[in-house]
Amino acid sequence: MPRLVVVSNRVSIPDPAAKTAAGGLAVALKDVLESHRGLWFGWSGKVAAQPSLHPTIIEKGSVQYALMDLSSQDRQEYYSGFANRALWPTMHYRIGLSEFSRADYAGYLRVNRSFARALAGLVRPDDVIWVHDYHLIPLASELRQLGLQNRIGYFHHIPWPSPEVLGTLPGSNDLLRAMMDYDLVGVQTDRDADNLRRNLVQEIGATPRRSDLVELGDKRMRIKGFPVGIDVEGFQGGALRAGSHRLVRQAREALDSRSLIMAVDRLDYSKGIPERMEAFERFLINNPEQRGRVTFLQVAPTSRADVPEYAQLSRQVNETLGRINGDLGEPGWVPIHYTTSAYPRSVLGALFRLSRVGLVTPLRDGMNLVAKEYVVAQDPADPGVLILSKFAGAAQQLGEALIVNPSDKVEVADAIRDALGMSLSERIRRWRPMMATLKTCDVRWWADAFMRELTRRTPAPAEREAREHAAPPA
Ligand code: GDG
Repeated sequence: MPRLVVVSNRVSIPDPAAKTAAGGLAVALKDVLESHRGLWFGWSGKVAAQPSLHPTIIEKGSVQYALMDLSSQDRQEYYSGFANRALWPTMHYRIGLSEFSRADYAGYLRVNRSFARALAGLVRPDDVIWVHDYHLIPLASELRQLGLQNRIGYFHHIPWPSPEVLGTLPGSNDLLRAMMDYDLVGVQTDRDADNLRRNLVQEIGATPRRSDLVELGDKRMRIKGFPVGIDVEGFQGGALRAGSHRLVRQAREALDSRSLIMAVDRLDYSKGIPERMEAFERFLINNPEQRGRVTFLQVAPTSRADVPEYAQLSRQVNETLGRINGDLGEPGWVPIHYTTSAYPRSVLGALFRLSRVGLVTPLRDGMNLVAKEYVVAQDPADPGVLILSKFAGAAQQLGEALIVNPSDKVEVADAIRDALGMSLSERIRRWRPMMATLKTCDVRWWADAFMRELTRRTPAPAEREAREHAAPPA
């Protein structure tokens, strides 16, 4: 079995002393790295006076971790700048929020080049390399320029937009050309795969060969949807264990006999947090008999606080929340509870299990793992109802949720009313098939499927043409 090298912006080193359990993705990657005696390379998360030229190596069990420090200029231009102020909003269809600067773009390319140089010194000829996410799109191209011929795959965790949208970002055609140096590109959904293919064909003249293969010159790349899953047993176990946690007990007591509606997101404008609060307000206005009988809890840990658009979102959320609670609250009842602190994963699971409704309404999301975690945490005998945005990748797999347009406040308000009034038999009927899908397509299935496809041989053009023209078997 070839050794696996995982590359991602941040590296998650297992820490037995950590208070919060690692996320599902870290668990899956650790699993697949252990079974391939692998190496995980990326940014340490630290800013140093001088950026690293060589990584610091840490060994844990059969896995090696290789960590690079960034200078403060690198962090600003590569991470906060181009990745999070230009690529992130554009990929989420928010071109009005995208802030392109040539200095940031140069910093993004510089960090990718320096990562490639440091990584090249560690890679063996038969290693398989798996790169993650939009911070590192040009990495394969930089590695190829250093002469590496290894099998290299890339997984894109966020949406891939249409050519009309991505084409607004300066430099996007260079990024598309750089993508062609991957052997395999994985995206969350078929819609993302279709958009990426259209970008490559329309913008840089690639030739589609099959629905999952494009060519440009002598380069060939496969594109496929691999919907990322979650660690079903791990999340379920945590949700059950944390039922008696202090925070969960307090929440249960404070609720009294009220129904709980839960939402959990990083504080990010792609998640539709103010829009969701306004939809809840609309629900309370349209259904006055529900006032005092339902509580909405929004957990939204602060994220990317040094990016100005996130500070602006934080102000907008506080204003919306204050206005709604001021307008509709009553003595003894606050309609919306809001916290920007991160809770332990197991506590989130227990709160999901306690809640009657999971409100997952991003304006755009690659997958959205919270939707999956909500389903998995439910009591099979008395499950809550998931309300899910049609613009989350998860909606492609969780069609039994109440699917809504997150920008339509009346539609979301009506879905909240329907969810609260839904019969037990209907709730079970909707929950069972979603749970079955999540069990089958869990995070280990996802990692295995990607690795199987990456290590599969792609036929050379001549070989393929010969096969396509061969007589059908008798
Ligand atoms: C990107 C893509 C794609 C949230 N609050 C707390 C907490 N969380 C955890 C959730 C969930 C994770 O963070 C968030 O994952 P999402 O998928 O919802 O969103 P992104 O962070 O934007 O992730 C997304 C994902 O990559 C994977 O491919 O699905 O579309 O945008 O697991 O539970 N965890 C803890 N405390 C919190 O307060 N411990």
